Amino acid sequence: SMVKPVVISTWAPNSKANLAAWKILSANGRALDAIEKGIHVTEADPTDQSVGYGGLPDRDGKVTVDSCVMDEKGNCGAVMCLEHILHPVSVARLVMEKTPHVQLVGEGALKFAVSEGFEKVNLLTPEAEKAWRNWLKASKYDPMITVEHLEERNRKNKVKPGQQNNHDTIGMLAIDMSGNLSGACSTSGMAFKMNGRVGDSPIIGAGLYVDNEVGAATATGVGEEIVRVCGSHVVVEMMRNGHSPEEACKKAIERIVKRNGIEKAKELQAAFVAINKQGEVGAYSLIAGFTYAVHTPDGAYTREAKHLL
Ligand code: SD4
Repeated sequence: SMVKPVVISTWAPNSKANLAAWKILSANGRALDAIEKGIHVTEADPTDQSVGYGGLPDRDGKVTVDSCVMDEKGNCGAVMCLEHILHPVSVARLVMEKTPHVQLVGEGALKFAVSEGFEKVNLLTPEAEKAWRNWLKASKYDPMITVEHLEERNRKNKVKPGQQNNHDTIGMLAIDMSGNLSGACSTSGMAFKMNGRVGDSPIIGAGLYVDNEVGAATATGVGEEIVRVCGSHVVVEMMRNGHSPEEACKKAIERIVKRNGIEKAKELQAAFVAINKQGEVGAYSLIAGFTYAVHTPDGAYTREAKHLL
């Protein structure tokens, strides 16, 4: 029997990525194919300063991208600290499908991509380069994405409310008409990170986890915090134990707060979205301002998640 397909992504502006995924899901396509095509939209979008082309570089001026995929059979693949490739999600998928490995990093990942026919491109836009040169003046790394920081950045960048940039990694989850779950995540990571830094987004269990018997989860926010609690895996295990997707996301956020204490946690952002085997979706964030996008047969919507602090 046919299942109602659903796709959910981190950050409201990714509704355009959901739409591309929806075209495939609504035509009885596979969740993994839908997600790959959906994420391509955001990777190619120069206005998203946290993903692919247009992403803000590391402190050496290099745009290095991280991505992973996981399918309904528990197969997974990832690329980390990859340069010059427009669609890292597709390289991650090929690591899964064509190599005996799960993760490829840096030069090796690039070599593999080129051998698979990917073109080498420049991911650094003039806007991102300008932001980096500006950052170099003070050279102060600031991973603390408080609401105030976001608002200030958005004012400076003339971003409309609900369209926050600089913090909009795409994590996408879907269930297809066969009832199969998959997920993927793609990011250029934290702006002005150290060269070689990898966050949660390409780490299976941290930035993404899929268990076709239970559900799937993906993350955005300060990657180090998400890695430390194995965030997306926690969310899936909480759903296994009977929690709704929203409750499960909240439980993972609570672990981050417990580790850091409330005062420090208030200076951080971390957020999860989740979907269960019934196609129910949910989300939760540490502080206010996290939005997500959903597309179902009954329509598409964006929403701000509930937050803990
Ligand atoms: C990272 N989680 O590299 C990513 C950052 C992010 O929107 O979510 N940006 O830590």
